[in-house]
Amino acid sequence: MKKLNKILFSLLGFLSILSASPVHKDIKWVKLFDVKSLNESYVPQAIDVYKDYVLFSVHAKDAKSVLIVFKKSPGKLEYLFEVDMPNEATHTSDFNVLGDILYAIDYASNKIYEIDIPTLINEQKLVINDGFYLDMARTGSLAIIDVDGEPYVFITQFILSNKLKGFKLSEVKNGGTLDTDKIEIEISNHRFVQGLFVKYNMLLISTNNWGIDTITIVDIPKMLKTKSVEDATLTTMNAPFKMVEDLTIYGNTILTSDEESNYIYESEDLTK
Ligand SMILES: [Ca+2]
Repeated sequence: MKKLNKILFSLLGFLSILSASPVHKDIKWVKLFDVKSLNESYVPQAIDVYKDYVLFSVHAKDAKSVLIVFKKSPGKLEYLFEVDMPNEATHTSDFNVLGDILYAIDYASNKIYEIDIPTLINEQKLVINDGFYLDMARTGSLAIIDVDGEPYVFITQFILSNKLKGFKLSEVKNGGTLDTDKIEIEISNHRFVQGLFVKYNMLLISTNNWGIDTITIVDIPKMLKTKSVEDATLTTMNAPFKMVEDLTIYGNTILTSDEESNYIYESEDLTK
């Protein structure tokens, strides 16, 4: 799978090399899972992949967030179980898997939670190793990006901000609250970010811009140099519907969900 991933990302990068400006690619999506079939109150939010598991969050009318674990196989998604997020986390909106840790950001509590994935999967139990509050409002998305060998957390604040704000992961590893003066890197971006995903040198951004949904693929080294998502954009693609949420890669496809249709979607094989 790793090898195929590299082919996918080479391809996505190659598309833009052919042209001086970003390339738009129209892609097909299939509905993979009806989130409302689990519970009528569930609204899709965060998604990421760990081995052959899909980790997914929903919020139930802002009353609580629930973390759902699915088993993924080609073209299929099988529900396994779900656990509640902490009570304060009423709107958990973006995931970033890093090794055995799931970093989850919550739009309402403005906190990043570090969740132990093996315990989650093996014991169906939510164990939060650590967590830290952000001295910022409406923290909707996060991505962990390597900057000169040091992991940085980049966050966006959905409606409030058109910037990616980066700070060292080590600053906040031991809990507490992150003050805004710890932000070292700011990158200009379009509103309104719904999800972020990092693989190799590529950052994938799902954006809802007044009802027009786009998935943008960005060259990370260029983005860090120019401090601009726009200047570093390689490729844009259509999202599945009207209210795209967080996104991730599985094999050669993109997985995402939509808050309007309440489905989880899978793209066509992007290497074909
Ligand atoms: Ca994400």
